[in-house]
Amino acid sequence: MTDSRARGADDAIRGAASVSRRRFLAGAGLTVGVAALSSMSGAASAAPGRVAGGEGGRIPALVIGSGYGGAVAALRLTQAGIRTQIVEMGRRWDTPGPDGKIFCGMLQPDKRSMWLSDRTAQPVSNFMGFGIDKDIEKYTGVLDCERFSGISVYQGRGVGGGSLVNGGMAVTPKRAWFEEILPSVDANEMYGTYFPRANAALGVNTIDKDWFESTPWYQFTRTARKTAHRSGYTTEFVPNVYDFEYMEQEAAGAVTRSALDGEVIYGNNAGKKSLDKTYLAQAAATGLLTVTPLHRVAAVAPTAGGGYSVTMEQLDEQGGVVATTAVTADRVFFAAGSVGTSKLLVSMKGQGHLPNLSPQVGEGWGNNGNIMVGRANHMWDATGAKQATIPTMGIDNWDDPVAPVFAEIAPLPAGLETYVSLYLAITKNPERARFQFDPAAGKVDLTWSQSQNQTGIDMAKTLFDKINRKEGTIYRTDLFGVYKTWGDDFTYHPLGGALLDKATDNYGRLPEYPGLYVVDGALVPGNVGVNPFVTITALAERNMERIIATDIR
Ligand code: FAE
Repeated sequence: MTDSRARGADDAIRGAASVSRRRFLAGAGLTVGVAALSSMSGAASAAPGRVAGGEGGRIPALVIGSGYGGAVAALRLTQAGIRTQIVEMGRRWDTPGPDGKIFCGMLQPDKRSMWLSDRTAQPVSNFMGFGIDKDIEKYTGVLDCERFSGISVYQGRGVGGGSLVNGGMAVTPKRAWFEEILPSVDANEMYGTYFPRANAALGVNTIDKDWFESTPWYQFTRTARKTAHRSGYTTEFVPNVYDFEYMEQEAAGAVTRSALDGEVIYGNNAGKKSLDKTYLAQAAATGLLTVTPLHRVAAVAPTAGGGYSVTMEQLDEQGGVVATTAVTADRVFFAAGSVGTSKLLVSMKGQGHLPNLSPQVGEGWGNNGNIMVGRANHMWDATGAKQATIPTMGIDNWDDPVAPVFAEIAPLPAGLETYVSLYLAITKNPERARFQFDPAAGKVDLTWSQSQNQTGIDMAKTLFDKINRKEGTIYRTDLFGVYKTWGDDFTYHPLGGALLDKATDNYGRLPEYPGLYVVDGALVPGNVGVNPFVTITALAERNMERIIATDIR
């Protein structure tokens, strides 16, 4: 593509572009970049064995990771007329397996379930004295359970990141808590502009209350609500990105079942508005986005001629590295998630590739206070053999000084009556950890120890002890091991590691390296008090608007 044709295509998409942005694109070596990119799109999609981009390709904007932060960055960059490449270590989830389905269900996990593991690692790992994990074939599956010495961190792998595997709970945090954890951010702007923008773009919707009250699929939630209310706790409905109209159709037998067929943590084959259907689809529609799946970014370093060299490893479907290549990008957006971004930054600093990064890089990581627990209800308080996999309600006790907890009423879709009320409690646990590079091992570890969760357990225990006392019920001790009450050794909600206004400036820029940005959950101080993706999305919207206006246009 010639320079003028490239500019013409850009102009057609963005309308009246500003002169200063054209100068940026010219300075960014757009001519070379566009030529390299057009061949790259073909290479990435048509011949996955080929090296993405080819050696020496130069691109204006490269985004590492395709979760919430990455999807927002990609959409807003491409809408501003900037050619953007996403590099994602997971695969594209768009091809059905032999069973005709893209994802496998929770009760019949196969190789598609887990990232490079020969056994499933389910959060609820046991039942009635038996382990329920299963052997599987090692494959680039959709859910990773990444183990550090003191905690396992669940993350989504694939184009769409965590949106492929999560429960879709779309919760805007309480304003007072948001102001406390992110005092440098204008809350009026967030609650007036960016939270509404994020919710709209994510396709957030709410369950019809009449249907909720009558359907057998939410008996488990109504039972947990009843017991919470009897102990004086308040509950609230929680919005979601799962399409509740679709779910009603599922219940009516009119469409293929997904949430009503045990699908969630290994992906939903229908119903859920994951990022590949929202932000990423919109970004692709600009014609300016290239997605390079099954490529893991291994290094980022400044180049002598300006910009950054990004080294990536191409993976086969068993996780083997089949090629290593490098491209040069004028701007690099770290969107590999709290863990992925922090690990990359800490190891780049430790290995001397980005030596001037702030000492704050790697600090401030938290597990969002996650604690899981199950209660055994009486037989007259059944939870139902039919359970939707999508949560719709939380017990809100966040403002209580002794037991500050927001507890998601979680499904346990076992296909039979279990009488279990399961909760994912987000406790106000103030404990934090840091990512550290170990030069001898050449690896990054997280300093979190399991005992740091004791504060969270104490908070959750205060709340659920009260319910158990009132109901005359007990905890289930068979869900997270043998005689183990608390699911305290894993998290769904990793946050922090490159905190906003600490490791970065107030908009996610890494100031020591102009052109490097953090846009994901690594920015968020370790506990946001609710399920985090709406906050991550809204913050990315805020930061990208500023970055595009001031650094790029
Ligand atoms: P994330 O979505 O994790 O995206 C990062 C992407 O980067 C991933 O696709 C990675 O594969 C990729 N990546 C990592 N390292 C590299 C590398 N070196 N090179 C290339 N690519 C890389 O980050 N949150 C809610 O708000 N509501 C829920 O209901 C909810 N349920 C959850 C249930 C489960 C089972 C899990 C695991 C999480 C849940 N979450 C939920 C958390 C939510 O998904 C998570 O906070 C966001 O996905 C984090 O967004 P990020 O953009 O930070």
